[in-house]
Amino acid sequence: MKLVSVPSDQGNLDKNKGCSQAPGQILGGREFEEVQVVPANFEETDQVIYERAKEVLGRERALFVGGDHSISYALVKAFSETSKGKKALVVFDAHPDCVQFFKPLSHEDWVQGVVEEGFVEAENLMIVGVRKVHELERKYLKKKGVRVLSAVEVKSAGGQARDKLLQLIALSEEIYVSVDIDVFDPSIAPGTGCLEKNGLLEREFFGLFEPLLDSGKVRAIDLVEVNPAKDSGKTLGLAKRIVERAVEGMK
Ligand SMILES: [Mn+2]
Repeated sequence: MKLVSVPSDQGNLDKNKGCSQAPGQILGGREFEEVQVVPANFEETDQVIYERAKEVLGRERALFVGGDHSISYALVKAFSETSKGKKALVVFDAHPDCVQFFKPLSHEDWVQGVVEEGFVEAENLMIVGVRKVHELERKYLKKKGVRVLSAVEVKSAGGQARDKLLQLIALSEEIYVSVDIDVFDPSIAPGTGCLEKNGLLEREFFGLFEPLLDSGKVRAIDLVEVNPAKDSGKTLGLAKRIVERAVEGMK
């Protein structure tokens, strides 16, 4: 598997400037490739990310480290075009990121792009850890039939969240996993742009991330929105543990 740095914060709408500095710090000490972003040109940067991701995913599994969440649009497009089996997309995020469909797609809109362009069928898309939803997003998710697991559901006893995830894993052949660090509680991940209280704890996240990795079906992962400029060191440490487990699980 390949580790790829995607140091772009051009789709962040000024809410998380500086997250382009994260990949170098998260991946430091490991061997990785880097996508050469085009300064101050969001659309060309998007194209470069897509082309590079398509080349990498055409040969092997990969973990992409951003950067802001807009990079996932190009990455999921590349995943979709290099997939041969039934695809699923699992997004860990406090927000559903589907406010509108307006190009270029920002970090608040990329999910709507993925659905509207048909990169992944809406019913094979699951958003996990959600706790801040715009009214437009609520309507959109319902209309399209996107699977949503709220942070409250993940935290509730009984393992129903895990069962729902296992159902999606069972009916999929190739899975893309996108991890926005703001899915975590601000107490353990303060270094990001949009902090939302009552987020996932580390064991709650790994309780769902592990079965994904164990399925052997995960072909691509991204980790986004970590901002070293806003961090106390906790967020980078957590990001490194996610990368470590992902590398182990995608061998
Ligand atoms: Mn988010």
